Amino acid sequence: MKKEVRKMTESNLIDDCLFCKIIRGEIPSYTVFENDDVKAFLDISQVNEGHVLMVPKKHLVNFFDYEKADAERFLKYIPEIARAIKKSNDKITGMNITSNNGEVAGQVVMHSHIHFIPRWEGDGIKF
Ligand code: IU
Repeated sequence: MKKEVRKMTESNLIDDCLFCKIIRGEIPSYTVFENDDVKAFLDISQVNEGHVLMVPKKHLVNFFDYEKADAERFLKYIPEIARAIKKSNDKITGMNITSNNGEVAGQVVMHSHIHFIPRWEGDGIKF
């Protein structure tokens, strides 16, 4: 990504946002994937082993906030991250990839994020 574009993206990050702080490295996280556009890290409260969150490096509240260009820029990494997580552990045979949009839908952190929840036979997870 060009320097000016990166600068623009970073200036969009806000002080009072947990995931902006994680993106800036002010709060530590266990990162599993990162590039100029997105960061993916282990969820602090794992629904299942290997539960990862992917966040755009731009403060977007949720999908209602996305322009088409945001979707094209950030969501294209979903398959790559899903495959990397799956590859990290032989027992993973499936994955729930979800996003809560709005408080009423269970969104707690108001910076857009996608949950990657690895699944395998007999994992006991019920949605
Ligand atoms: P939700 O879709 O907004 O409900 O998900 C927020 C997620 O952020 C949830 O799974 C939390 O466990 C996770 N999380 C985190 O990884 N680190 C934190 O410091 C906090 C929440 I607060």
